[in-house]
Amino acid sequence: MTNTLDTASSAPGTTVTQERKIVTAIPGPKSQELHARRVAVVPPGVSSTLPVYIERAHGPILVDVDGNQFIDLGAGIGVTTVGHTRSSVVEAAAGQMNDFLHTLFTITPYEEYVRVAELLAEHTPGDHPKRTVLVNSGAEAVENGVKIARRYTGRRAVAVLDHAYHGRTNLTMAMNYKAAPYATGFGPFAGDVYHAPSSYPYHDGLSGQEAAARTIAYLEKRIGAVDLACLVVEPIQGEGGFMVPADGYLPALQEWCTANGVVFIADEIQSGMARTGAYWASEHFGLVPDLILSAKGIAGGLPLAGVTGRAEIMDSALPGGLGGTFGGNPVSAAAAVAVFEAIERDNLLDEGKRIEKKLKSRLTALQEKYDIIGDVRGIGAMVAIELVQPGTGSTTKEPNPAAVTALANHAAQNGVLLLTAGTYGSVLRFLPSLALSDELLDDALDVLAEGFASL
Ligand code: PLZ
Repeated sequence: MTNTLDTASSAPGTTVTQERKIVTAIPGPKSQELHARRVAVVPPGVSSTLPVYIERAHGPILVDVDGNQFIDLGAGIGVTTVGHTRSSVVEAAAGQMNDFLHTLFTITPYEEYVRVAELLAEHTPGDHPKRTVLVNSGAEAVENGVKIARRYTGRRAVAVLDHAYHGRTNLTMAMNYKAAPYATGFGPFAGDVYHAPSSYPYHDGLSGQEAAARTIAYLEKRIGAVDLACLVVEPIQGEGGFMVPADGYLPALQEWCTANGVVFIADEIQSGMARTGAYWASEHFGLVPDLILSAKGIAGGLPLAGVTGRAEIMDSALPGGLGGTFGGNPVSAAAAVAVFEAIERDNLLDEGKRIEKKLKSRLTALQEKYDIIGDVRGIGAMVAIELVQPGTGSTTKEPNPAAVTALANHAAQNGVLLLTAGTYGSVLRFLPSLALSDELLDDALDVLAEGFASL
């Protein structure tokens, strides 16, 4: 079976059959050989969820060096949203590779960068004039968002929310909630970063208004609006465990920011680029962020990230104040243009809605059967289950990371790559590519159901 959800004419990766297939122990002998070479030269600080070494991939299928095929429910943590090696994206990148690979946009510019900026202006919330700076990674987008907000406001402080994840650079390490493994031993950290309470409805039981009042009280008392440059929020938290904030929470925060001259920054690095059945999760909450951060899925698998925002804010940096050698690389930018085109041409926002429907219906059915599934949540192709200790689902909601690990292992052994998440390691997240058919998704969920049965 070929991948019918990749509708472009030619298909790189058509040699990848769209099926789950396990032909060796996991990891197989060739993967084990590669792993032995790897541990001799790569430090353990760079870990791997599942050490099967990948040879090819197409759509939602990963093929390892031993010939095992996995249904990929992680998409490289939300990067190959349009599917692995999507034909039109590969063609666009290959075409650009034949033209030129690099000039450095801040030396001699090129159209692809400008086109990505136009597309981001067109497809982000709000019809105000916008500008975009392109960089290499999500963390770099966060760094630049904060830089620009400080420059524009002339204020020092940065606020983030509990359970946030923003990256691995020095500033972003200070912005993450979890110390281990991201920050442990890596200090000293950037100052003037404040962690405000968030909205985590399953645990705090607060309404959006109540949670927002709590967050705002913290910002006012602990920092003071006059010193606050920006509030950085993930509209749906990624690494934290796909928490969908209570109704009204995010709009109340944005309103407070606007009233107090605080730049409202949406980190949509994981939740954006057609991930949730909309271009941006912000749209589900009626937000119009001052700055919106994109990365991961924007270039279909190539490194690219951006800060898109209100012209008057973005224009505050001095000429030469923004940039970087590889920022907006022409091959990545050409791929990003093809990603936007694929989203439009192949109606990929609808695929996100389709995947949500299937995931939610099957996961809530499992929840009725297994009381350790405390919560099923998320939007679009960004859905998670939070696992709790037996009998605590309606009381203390004790995290159950052991069950999460067991289920992820069971899935891997049976050809399904499933990612974990959550501050307490108690969340299984479903972050598949939009090229995942209902048939393959059902197959993957059958494997998960077997996993629950065998717990
Ligand atoms: N903001 C919301 O999800 C990256 C981390 C993978 P980079 N999340 C995946 C890992 O273990 O390093 C992320 C994110 C949000 C920022 C980032 C950072 O993006 O491209 O990894 O720098």
